[in-house]
Amino acid sequence: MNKVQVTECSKENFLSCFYASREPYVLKGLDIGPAPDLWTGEYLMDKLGQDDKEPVRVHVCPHRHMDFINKNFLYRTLPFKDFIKRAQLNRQTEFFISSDERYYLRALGGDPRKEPADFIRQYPELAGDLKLPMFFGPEKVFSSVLRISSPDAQLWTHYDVMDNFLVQIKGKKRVVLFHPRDALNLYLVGDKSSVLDIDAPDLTKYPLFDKAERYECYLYPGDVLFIPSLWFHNVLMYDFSVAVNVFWKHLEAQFYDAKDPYGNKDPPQVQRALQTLDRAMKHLEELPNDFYKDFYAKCMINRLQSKFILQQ
Ligand SMILES: O=C(O)CCC(=O)C(=O)O
Repeated sequence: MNKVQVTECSKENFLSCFYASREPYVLKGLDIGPAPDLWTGEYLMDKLGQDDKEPVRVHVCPHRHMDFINKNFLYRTLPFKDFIKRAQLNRQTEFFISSDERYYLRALGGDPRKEPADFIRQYPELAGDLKLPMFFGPEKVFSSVLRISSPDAQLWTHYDVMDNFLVQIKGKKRVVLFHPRDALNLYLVGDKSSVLDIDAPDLTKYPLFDKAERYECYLYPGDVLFIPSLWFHNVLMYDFSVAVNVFWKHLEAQFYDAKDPYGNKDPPQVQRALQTLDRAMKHLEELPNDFYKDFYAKCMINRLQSKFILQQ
């Protein structure tokens, strides 16, 4: 296991010394404003619990390990005040599924199908409390996302296509990261890993997972984690947790899907390549039996391997 490097550094220092390495870093000591002191549950309920505030759509999950692939959670809409009240508890008296259900909010844009989340515009009641680390010009910023969670909830391992600063404001959490070069060891379905329990994985089902090199860090209020694009991350909340993350575009515009409100759609070039691959697989399906399919699938892998030196 590798520890994610921790540093106390200025914006200039981060950009000149660390950013180019494309490795994750925990940045300590940045001035993020008074939010870590102010944002208690009571304060959030007071600021966002007004009757005219839009209710929030949240994940409700009766298990610690939230599973996006098999959807072991429901989406439910709650008034903000009720959501915050419930998210602070370990056991619920009012619930949708069971008394030990957990809640997770990933704020969406005003029009969730089209617009990325914008924390400052959508939560003006809180915006003045938080200085987001804007290390890049505003034209590069893609979204800023409020994330609030119950204790003992764990978010599935996934990657995002943008660079990311995850700003922890309330509660302690553990973030486990895996390098993009470990993609073949993570049993991916799209941008998510099928391995849910990363601490006690079923190695009979997922034997290669053991080879994936794990990077780990703990985040406390005021910490900022730099998650470079394509690095897989899995987040375990120990407490009632509040965070805001900022996604930004570090590549040229042509490498981002213009219709992506979440920041997790692969580059258009990759989407086209995957469509072609789907067609190629359909052709292999036409072969007379598994022996032929297996052999020609290996020939295709060989062509990929000889063209692109796959990092181990
Ligand atoms: O800390 C969290 O709630 C999840 C963070 C995350 O997945 C992200 O910033 O992409």
